[in-house]
Amino acid sequence: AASEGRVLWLTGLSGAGKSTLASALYAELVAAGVKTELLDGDAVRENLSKGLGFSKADRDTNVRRIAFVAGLLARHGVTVLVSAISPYADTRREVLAALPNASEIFVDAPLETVTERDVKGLYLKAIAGEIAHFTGVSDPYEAPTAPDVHLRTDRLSVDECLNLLRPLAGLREAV
Ligand code: GGZ
Ligand code: DAT
Repeated sequence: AASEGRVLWLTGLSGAGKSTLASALYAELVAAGVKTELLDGDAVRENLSKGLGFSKADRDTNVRRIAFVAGLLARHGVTVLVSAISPYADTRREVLAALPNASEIFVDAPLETVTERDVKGLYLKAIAGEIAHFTGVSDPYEAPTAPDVHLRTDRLSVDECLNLLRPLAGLREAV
């Protein structure tokens, strides 16, 4: 429906750039006076999904909870930005299909790039075997095959990515 808020679902490896892009877009939406909420993997796991781990079952539960809240917010006209690895294609497809105004955004950087960035030092630990089931290292990431937007964050700047995301968020391209 026209009054439904948009949902921008950012999926990709840890360190691909989901939080960076979602929080920048969030700030722009707030500045533009758009009702918006950010559901970020880390904050969700500290609250809504506290206690969940990284098995397929727990990741799917996490993703379904995020989608449930996103749906409630969107129903009230809020623009929702989701930032979560959401590694399983079947689960993403299921939850995105149930959200009336959702787009799938593939935040994509090769494993080599995210390992070099190693924003939180987790890849070093995962490669050393200190973190089990780490996405991209010892756990699967099923890349979207037909995302609404595919952002290669190893080739595009944050500004270039934001230019591609603004129209989906209902903002004009340049700010
Ligand atoms: C992947 C992990 C793991 C494992 C802890 N695998 O860079 P980050 O720190 O902030 O992003 C990762 C975050 C992933 O949580 P999500 O809720 O986005 O994942 S999912 O959608 O799959 O449910 C990372 C940290 O948690 N982290 N252990 N084993 N990421
Ligand atoms: P994620 O939320 O996917 O785990 P992040 O946003 O925390 O990732 O980290 C991404 C890092 O990559 C951050 O240090 C900024 C950098 N970066 C470089 N180019 C980027 C781009 N085009 N988009 C997003 N982040 C980019």
